[in-house]
Amino acid sequence: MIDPKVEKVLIEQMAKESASSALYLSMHSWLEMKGLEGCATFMFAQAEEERTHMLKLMKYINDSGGHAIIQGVKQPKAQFKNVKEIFELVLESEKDISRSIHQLVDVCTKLKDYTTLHFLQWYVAEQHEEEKLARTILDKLEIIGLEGNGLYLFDKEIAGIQVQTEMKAQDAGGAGA
Ligand code: OFO
Repeated sequence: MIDPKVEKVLIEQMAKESASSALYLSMHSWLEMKGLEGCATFMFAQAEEERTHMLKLMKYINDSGGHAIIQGVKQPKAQFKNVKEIFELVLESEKDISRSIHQLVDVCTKLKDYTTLHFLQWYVAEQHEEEKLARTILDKLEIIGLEGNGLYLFDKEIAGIQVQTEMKAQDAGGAGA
């Protein structure tokens, strides 16, 4: 039976994953409206991935004798200056989620909840990958720039990353769910 303190923090984490999914979907919508298909498709996949992270937590809580209460989500930011702002916000969001996961690990360590600690290892590794990906994208943006054909080339580049992400998901048997 899951400790109520662990249940509470895991439910809070579900809400953060849902908020992250909503923010990424909002970014997708803005990018699609601007005609940046590569970036828009990438952000749609990221939004879906965050939803699978929320669902994975929900299933774990319920399978552990708890009750995964679904929280409401605030309206996410809808307007962005440019793609640079979007990917800077993605990195900030991923860093926030990483901090949150690390706090969960601290709670479970103090309570000697080894089962949940084992479950959370997947999230620790996933966050490392997500932060790395966001940094790689910002590095590419720095190199390519937004001048002239830069934005067009950057969008194509992100479409390429998308294909690699899909291949990774297929290898893992589907987006980490
Ligand atoms: Fe689920 O927060 Fe990123 O990956």
